[in-house]
Amino acid sequence: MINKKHILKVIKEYFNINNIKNIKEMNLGYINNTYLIEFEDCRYILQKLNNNVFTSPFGVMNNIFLVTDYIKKKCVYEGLNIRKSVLNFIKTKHDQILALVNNEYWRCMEYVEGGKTYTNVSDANLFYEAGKAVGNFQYLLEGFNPDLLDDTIKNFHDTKKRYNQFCKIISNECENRKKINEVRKEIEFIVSRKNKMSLITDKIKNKTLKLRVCHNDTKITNIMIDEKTKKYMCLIDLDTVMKGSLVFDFADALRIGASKTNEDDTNLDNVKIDLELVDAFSKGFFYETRKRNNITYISEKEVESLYDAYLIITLELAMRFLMDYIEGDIYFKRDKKRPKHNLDRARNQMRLVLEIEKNKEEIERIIYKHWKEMN
Ligand code: GN1
Ligand code: MG
Repeated sequence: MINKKHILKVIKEYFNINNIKNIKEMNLGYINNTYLIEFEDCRYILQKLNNNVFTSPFGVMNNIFLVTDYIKKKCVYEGLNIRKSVLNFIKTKHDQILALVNNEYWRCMEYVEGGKTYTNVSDANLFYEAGKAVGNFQYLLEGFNPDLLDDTIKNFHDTKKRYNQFCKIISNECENRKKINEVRKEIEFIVSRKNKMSLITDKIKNKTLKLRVCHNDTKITNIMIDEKTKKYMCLIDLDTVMKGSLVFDFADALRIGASKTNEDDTNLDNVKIDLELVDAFSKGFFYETRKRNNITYISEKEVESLYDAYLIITLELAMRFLMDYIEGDIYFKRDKKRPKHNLDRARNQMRLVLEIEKNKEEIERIIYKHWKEMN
């Protein structure tokens, strides 16, 4: 927890501290630090951007303001409640998109009242809504020129580049020898799938897959559901909104969302795919991306790559967690009591890769069934 004096200094950039009723630290995501600021009648989220991960915090916030303003316009036009269907960011008292305090970058947004996020779901109706949320994001951003956005994390889903980086780390025997010896089997697992790494990136490079405005981090915890109605509200955690491939937005949501357990469960026998959830998600996703007014929100080529994307995004995460473990947990936050937390996550995701491989035919059948139903 950041000390009280410091957090108050940050809060003063946004609010009159005399009116604050309560400040709570929230445990959200693996990257940023988040606080809930409570007033008599409303609540806000204050978040310290991790500038080790986001080297251009103003770029991140500029992207976010552009995208949320665009979504807001669309929602107002459609008569939707903008308190529910998009995140609302607040500028500082000096009208800046970020507060810079002691070389830290802080941003603020309204707390989405009545919204709930899940680390894991088993209810097919909820996951159907998650599929709709991810598909609807494309609908909301239709017409937005992706070139207007900063590439805030370069090559974020370039799995091939990440693999090259992985090879570099594992070849650095002198610095990382002890850890590398410990994870030989896991390294072998990744290396044996090296041919898969460029499947999607090659298709992006040769323009088989189009670059669109994407969320790029659609894991289930970033999908907000209305607690009362159980309908989707919006996607949250917009830090990685930039140009990308829609296939990863589809796939990353399935990754933990359709797994029967959490991303860091050490009992690997629990790591199974719930095909009913894959079915529900696909149904919702293709409903929202169906062709409307002559606009196609997903191409046949993209549909053809969805299964591969599911496999590759999971492999990518397995590799990222393993790299971070070897390098000493410099990227992902981990439980302080679990020194092998990132290794646990890596192993879990590797088992999930096996499950995705095992269920290939069925997953593809489900994807095509729902796509055809809608088109
Ligand atoms: C991070 O911020 P959070 O927890 O939503 C990561 C994602 C990973 C995810 C793994 C900017 O997401 O890429 O898929 O952890 N975000 C960034 O759970 O690296
Ligand atoms: Mg994030």
